[in-house]
This record gives sequence, C-alpha cells and structure tokens, in this order.
Amino acid sequence: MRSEALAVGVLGVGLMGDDHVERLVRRTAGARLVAVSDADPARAAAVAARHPQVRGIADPLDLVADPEVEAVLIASPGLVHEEQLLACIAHRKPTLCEKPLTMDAESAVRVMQAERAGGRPLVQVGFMRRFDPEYAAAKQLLDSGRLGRTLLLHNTHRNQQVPDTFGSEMIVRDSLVHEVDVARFLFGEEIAEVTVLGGLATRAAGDGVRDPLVALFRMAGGGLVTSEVFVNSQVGYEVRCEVVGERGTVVVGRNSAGLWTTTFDSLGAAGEHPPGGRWGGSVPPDFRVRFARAYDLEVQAWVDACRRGELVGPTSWDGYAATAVSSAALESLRSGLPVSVRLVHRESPS
Ligand code: ISE
Repeated sequence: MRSEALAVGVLGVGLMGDDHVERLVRRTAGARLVAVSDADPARAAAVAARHPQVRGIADPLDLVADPEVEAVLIASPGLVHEEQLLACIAHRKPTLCEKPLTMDAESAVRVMQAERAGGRPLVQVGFMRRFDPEYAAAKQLLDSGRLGRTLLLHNTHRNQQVPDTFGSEMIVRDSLVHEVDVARFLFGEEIAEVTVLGGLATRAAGDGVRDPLVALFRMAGGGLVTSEVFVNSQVGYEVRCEVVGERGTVVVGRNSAGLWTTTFDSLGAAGEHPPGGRWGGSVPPDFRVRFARAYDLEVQAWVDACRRGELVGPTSWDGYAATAVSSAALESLRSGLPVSVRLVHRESPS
C-alpha cells in the first residue's frame, strides 16, 4: 500500500455527505479531505468554514477534474449520479457512490460500459449494510451452510419520517433498494420477479404516497423475500431482518442483542444460541446512528482499497441490478401485478 494519504473530494454535503465529511476528517485512516461541492453553495461553504484545509468548489465537475483530488465520494441526489460518475470514470478517479447508482437501468448500463471501456473497475456503490457487522456475520453463517439452504428472508425497514419531497418513487429507489441489495447479498443470487403493494397509507405521508409498502421478491433460485418499508413510522429507525434456512433461522437488528440464531442441531433437537445480552434498548433515531459502524467500515475499506489500487465491496453491477429491480418494483406498484426482472448479459468484470 502506498504511504501517502488519499486526497478525497466529496460531491453533495447534505445529510449523508456531511456525515461522510466528518467521517473522512475524524475517523478514516489514510485519507485527507481536500474539496467539497454542493448544489447549495452555502452548504459547501459551511464545510469549508469548519475545516479550513478543505476547498469549496462550485461546479461538481470541476471538483472531479481537480488535479489535487484523487478519489471522489458521491453523496449527491441520485438524479445527478450518472453525469458525476461518468466524469469520475473519464478522469479515472476511484469513486464511492451512494445508492441509488442511477435513476434507471439504461443509465446504469451506460456507467458500467464507461467503466469497462476504461479497463479497470472504479466504482464502489454505497450499500453500507454489507459492512454492518451483524449483516456480515449473517452472511458468513449462511455461507457456512450451518442453516442449510436459505428459504426465506423477511425485512423490516422503518424510518421515523422523511421530507415531504419523498414520494413513492423515492421510497422504492432510495429505501427499498437496501432490501433489494440485502436480498441479493444474503442469497448470493439475482432477483427474478417483484411484486409491490401499497395498502392503507399512513396519514403522516404526503397525498398519494404509498407508505407503508410491502414487497415480495422471488429469487432466481426460488427463495422468497418479504419487505415492509414504512418511512413515516413516527417511531424511529428500525431495520431488521430474519433469514429462514432449512435448519434454522438468524435475526439481524434486534438492537443491543447482536446476532440471534435458532438452529436445529444434527440430532434433530432444537437448540438456541443467544449471543448474550438481552433484546431491548432504544430505537435509534436514524440511519446515521444505526449504521455508523457500517459507514465507518465501508469508507475505510474503500480508502484502503484505493491506496492499494483495488476495488472492494458492491460494484457497479450490484448498483445496476438493484436499479433494474427498483424499476420493476415501481412498475408493479402501479399495476399491482408481479413484474419480471430482466438484466443485461453480465460481462466478466474488467
Ligand atoms: C436513506 O437515503 C437511506 O439510505 C437510509 O438507509 C434509508 O433508511 C432511508 O429510507 C433513505 O431515505
């Protein structure tokens, strides 16, 4: 690994981008934040005022082209990701891009093609749950085969509230997209078909907004996934899941209790393996608190990989596949019918 710290620029310093700014400045080894840009110049100026070594650059594409910036973290709204990603790829700068990768499958394909034409993978997608110690432990347990074949996954995803601008499309593309990635990650296969239904909508949501939603995914291998997404639950940030295998279950996100498994041992007797501690405690207010450790590990892994000249974590293919599923989910939400997910042929990573 090279010895100098990686010079990072951040695009978008709203809620998430600002959180990453503090992470890069205070908690990430081997990185130095050198520049930020935001559609709202006051937000970029506020970061620069807090951190005098950081330059505010008005045009995001100038930040990407800036010779001092070696790697880019994109935390701007999904609508501008395609343009910003294509610029990063053109300048051959490794990029950590918050989800969603782009707003539709076609633009995600354009990003993959540009990356491929450049000859080396450059884009990591910010599906931070893969770095969460509990989700990662569940994945390891499933891969170990101890629970047998994975049959079902049940997800719960609640936010206390979201801004008025958050309509049904954002609930799918910005929130449900995490369950899309978790399903692909834990099963290790693609999603073949999606059904999304809105039922009674909470009065806390805006007019016509389908909140909560329930989604059903049929995995390519036949497994099933249910997901509740409720972004105006009023309570707090509750993200958990339960995986049902042929020989036991595992629960992620029971707050302070860590990973819970219930297995059927080889003699056929039921056995419980609580991790110690108790289920209970407080519900975190938002994702920055619940997934603080996951974000730290994600950004550190990205910085370390960039300094080694490598790429780790979810790729542009993962971002593309998730975007394609989101588009199918929106189609299903409109029609109430199951929609098949058709992915382009996967070329081997460059
Ligand atoms: C937000 O953008 C996130 O990524 C959070 O993890 C998710 O819970 C929230 O619903 C999204 O708006």
